[in-house]
Parts: sequence; structure tokens; C-alpha cells
Amino acid sequence: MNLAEVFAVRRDAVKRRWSCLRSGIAFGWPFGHGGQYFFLYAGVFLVARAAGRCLVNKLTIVGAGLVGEAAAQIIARDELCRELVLMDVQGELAQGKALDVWQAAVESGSDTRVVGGSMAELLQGSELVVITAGVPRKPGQSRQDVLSINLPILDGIMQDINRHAPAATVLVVSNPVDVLTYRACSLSPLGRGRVFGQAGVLDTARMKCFIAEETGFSARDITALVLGGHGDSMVPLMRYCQIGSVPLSHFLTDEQIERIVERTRKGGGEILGLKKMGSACDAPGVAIAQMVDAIAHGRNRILPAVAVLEGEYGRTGIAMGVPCVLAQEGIARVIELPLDAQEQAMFDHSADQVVRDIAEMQAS
Ligand code: 2OP
Repeated sequence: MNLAEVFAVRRDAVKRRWSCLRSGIAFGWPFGHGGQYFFLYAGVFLVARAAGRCLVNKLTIVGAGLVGEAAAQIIARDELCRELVLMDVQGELAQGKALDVWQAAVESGSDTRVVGGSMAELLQGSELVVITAGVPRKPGQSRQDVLSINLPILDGIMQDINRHAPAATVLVVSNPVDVLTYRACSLSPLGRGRVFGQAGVLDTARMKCFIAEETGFSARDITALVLGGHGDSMVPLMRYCQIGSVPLSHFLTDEQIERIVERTRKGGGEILGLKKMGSACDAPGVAIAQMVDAIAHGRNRILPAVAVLEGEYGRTGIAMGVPCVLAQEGIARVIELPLDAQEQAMFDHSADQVVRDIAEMQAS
């Protein structure tokens, strides 16, 4: 759906509510001013709601595993789309989870409808598709170790998207996310602004968590930024971290900061090692929902996203985490931050790893 169509949908919703408002006032007439005011206030509320509501009509999550389900819960609860589809090769599992998510959303006062199934036709009309399908890594494995299983799965999904929802914006979450985002973008005609991945929002949340723990300050006041590949060589940019606008170095020693950096880099592995049976799902679900929210509301948020680079940071032919402006149309802009020599060296180290991973994918 292009911008004009999105506005047309919203305009129609406002028109419908406005016409209800006029009928309401007319209906309230015999009840005197009280009746009229009641319908007037109710109508104004509904018109305002229609004007400010979600912009995404249909969103599909491909992969009804734990991450897909966690994201679906928040997306449905927060009414980030009107219709949410949970798609999975295990159709009945997806149907069951969809019913569960829908019923939970209804309890939260949401009108988002949720359906599930396995048929690719369910993608039809989706404006946004989130890909969480594939196997998670096991303890001791790297994200790249699941490439041979997840690559053909992603290829099949991209084929289905190109066939049934060719205009859909695509958010890749499955691992190895940098490599699979690069692949998805190369299989789509839409370009890097419409096909990108989630990793940095999650990594940044992890780092904020560790900073809050180390300092005892509210996580609300912490701003942080993680760039690079979604692996152990990711680049937490401590110079860009602040607590209540005060640089992090004011509160923490170099050793403390180094500990946070290391823990952030291995944050996914730490959870995997403890859970053993599966990797993180709740925080990735929230990270997906944050990106969906930014798109659904056209917020122009500056968030890290896995984006195909076109010369930024001195790189092409690669997808990795960089700060982006996330708007209604997807990535509106990649932000190129000035890096000092040490940060650039860490970025290059991480990028070189992703280049090797992409080369492995291309050779397979
Ligand atoms: C993580 O870092 C699964 O890659 C995901 O937890």
C-alpha cells in the first residue's frame, strides 16, 4: 500500500466516524443538550481515534515460534495493525497460537483480528511481513551455524512474498540476521529501504539493561547504541551512551564499561546457555514490535536496523546494524556517524566477519 492509499484508508475511517457523529447528534436531539453533548463527545473521541490509529492494515509474521508469538502478542495488544496473520509450516500450531493471541488482545481492549495458518495465500494483501521462521541456534553454536537450515527457508518465504505480497515491506529477524537480510534484499525488487532486519534494537536493550544494573540508575534515562553485525563482534558504541544526558564515562570505570561491552556482545548466548532448550524470545519480540510501531505510526524514529550498506561506513555489498531513520515507508535514511579510529577498527572487524559470512552463503 503506498502513502496515498494509506491516507485514503484513514480518510475513509474518519469519514465513516464523522457520519456516525452527525447521526448521533441528530439522534440525541430529542434528549436535549445532555443527549447531544453525549453523542458529540463520543463522536469526537471516535473520529480522533480513527485519525490516530494504526496505518498498517495487514501484517504477517512468518514463523509462529516463540519469537513470532512474542511479537504477535504485543502487535495485537497495541493494535499496530488491523489484521495480523501468524503463518507457519505447522498450520494448526499457527492457528492455535493465533486464537490464543487474539483472545489475549481482546482482553486488552484491542480490535486487531488475528488468524493463523500455513498457506502462502495468507500473505495476500500484507503491507508488512516479519520473518522469524527457521531454527534457533543451540548452545555452543554461532548464529552462522544455522545458515544451512535457515537459508532455504528464507528463500522460500521471499518467493512467496514476491508472489502474494510483492509490495510488502519486509523485516527479517531469523538468524544469521545480517546474512539473511542481505539475501532477502537481493531477492526483492523493493530495495534496502523496504527490506531490512532487526538486531540492534535488541542488542541496545541488552546493553541498557546491563548499564542499569551496573549503575543502579533507571533504564528510562539510559540511551545506548550498538552497531555492526549481530554476533560476538558487534560494536557497542560507548561514546554514544548517556545516562540522563551525562556521558557514561562519568559514572563507570573503563573496566566496568568493558564488562558491559563483553556481556552485550554475548547477551544472546548467555540466555541460550541458561535456557538450553531455546534462545531469547521475549526481548526479541518487543524489539520487533518497536520497529513495527515506528513503521505503523510513521514516527521517523532513529533506531538501529540491519541495512544493506551503499557506501556508508566505507562498505558496500553487506548488510549490518547501523542507525537508521525508520519511517512509514521503512528505512528513510541510513545515518553515518563519525567514528574515531578505535570505533572504526571495531566496525571494520565486525564488517569483515559479516563479509565472510555472506561469502559462505553465496558459496553454498
Ligand atoms: C538473540 O540474540 C536470537 O539472535 C537472537 O537472542
